[in-house]
Amino acid sequence: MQLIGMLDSPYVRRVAISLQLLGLPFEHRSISVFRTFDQFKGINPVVKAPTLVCDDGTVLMDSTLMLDYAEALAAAKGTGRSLMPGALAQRQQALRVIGLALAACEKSVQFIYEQTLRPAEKQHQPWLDRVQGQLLAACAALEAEVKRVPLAATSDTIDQAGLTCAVAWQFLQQTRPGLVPVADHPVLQAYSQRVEQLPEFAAAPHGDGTVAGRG
Ligand SMILES: N[C@@H](CCC(=O)N[C@@H](CS)C(=O)NCC(=O)O)C(=O)O
Repeated sequence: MQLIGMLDSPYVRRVAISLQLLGLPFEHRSISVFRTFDQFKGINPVVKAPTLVCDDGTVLMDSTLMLDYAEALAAAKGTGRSLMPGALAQRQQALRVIGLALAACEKSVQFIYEQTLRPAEKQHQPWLDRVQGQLLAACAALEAEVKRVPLAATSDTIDQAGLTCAVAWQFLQQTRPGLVPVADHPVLQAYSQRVEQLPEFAAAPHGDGTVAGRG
């Protein structure tokens, strides 16, 4: 199985960390959708990161869909690990947190693309303001949820909610420090600092590197 895309994408990073935690072997290829567009296009003509090339050659897109496949693969292989709670109430809470974290990722990426891909004179400030407002709302709700229901923080217990929440926060702070103030989100900040120490996170740091020992 090959995971294609760079770890400066929160979507690539959540898959890279999840595959490790699920005990699924993979090769990581740190290829950019921007700097190496043609090389990426040769693997996936849609040029979306992450891309997962399964062992039978099937190409999957969208991190949530590839994590659905990875969960099923781990179950079929009997790795004994799932990142999604089975009980209904815990599953509902995990989906609530994942939804907020993914909204934070999406709004961060929209903000960055608007600032970096458009010429300065074509940037539309009302759109940036709207996106920043949505991003702040997602982070405020995330902070409240994580304060109300603390997230697991060890390699054996962390779930997809904790993982995606931490990846979203790290991405935001690495790419746009100050856009969402750390001081207003102490629970998210403390949780992020703690889980970034876990081996599966440390092996896949935000940036242009390759997952340690893979690829
Ligand atoms: N919902 C998707 C979002 C993926 C996404 O937006 N990836 C960005 C990189 S962070 C990308 O592929 N950008 C290039 C493009 O959309 O053309 C997921 O969960 O995988």
